[in-house]
Amino acid sequence: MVLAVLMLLPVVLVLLSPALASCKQLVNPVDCSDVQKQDKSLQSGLYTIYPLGERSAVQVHCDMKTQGGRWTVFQRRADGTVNFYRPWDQYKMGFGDAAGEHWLGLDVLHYLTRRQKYELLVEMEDFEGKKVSAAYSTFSVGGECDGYKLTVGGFKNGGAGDAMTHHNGMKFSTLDKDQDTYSGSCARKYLGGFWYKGCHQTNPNGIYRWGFDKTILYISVSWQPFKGHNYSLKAISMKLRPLV
Ligand SMILES: [Ca+2]
Repeated sequence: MVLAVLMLLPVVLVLLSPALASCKQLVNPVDCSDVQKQDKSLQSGLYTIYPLGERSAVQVHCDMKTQGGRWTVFQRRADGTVNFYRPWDQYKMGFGDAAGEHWLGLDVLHYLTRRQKYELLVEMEDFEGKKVSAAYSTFSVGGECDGYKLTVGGFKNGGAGDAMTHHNGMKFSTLDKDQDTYSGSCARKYLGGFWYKGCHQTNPNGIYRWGFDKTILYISVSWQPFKGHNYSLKAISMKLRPLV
């Protein structure tokens, strides 16, 4: 009898181990909203999400604070440490580190926004420390077969002005894939990757510079209605969350 109990002990411990673990295990959250739903006490930081099932793990930065939190960050510039002048495959799959400058990836944006309705928040800061934002109540990204076409609308001003509505309906373009409406390549001319039209009102994935710089026009990390085409912002981040 004692022997039987001893033999069962490891099995019992294995069965109990999830309950014994001090760190709460989240059940495959699809985005940061899901993360917060499972534990409302969680702070902003890095989390693993599963946009397309248990084998699709990807690390993201969750903003659990701004305007109620639940934001999944998909783009961030803050110090110029990551090169954003990259080809199609890298914008598709994502690059950089979620803890710093990065692009989460067009596939993830598509997987998330095809499932439910999302809103978009763009936050930015200039080198004088002024912080403004722009919010959009509609945000979705089509599949690769549709050129990751952007749908954005329902602008609400947080002091930045509207630079995204101009890009509504555009496909994504990179240095090696021109899907803009300009005769040349916007991505090659303005050194980024974006839903360029003919070409842009914002160039968040452009060249990081330190404030106003006209050495080469329109290539800056810019948001035209806020600081103009040739002012490179100190920081900009783009984040999405489901409408509830
Ligand atoms: Ca073109």
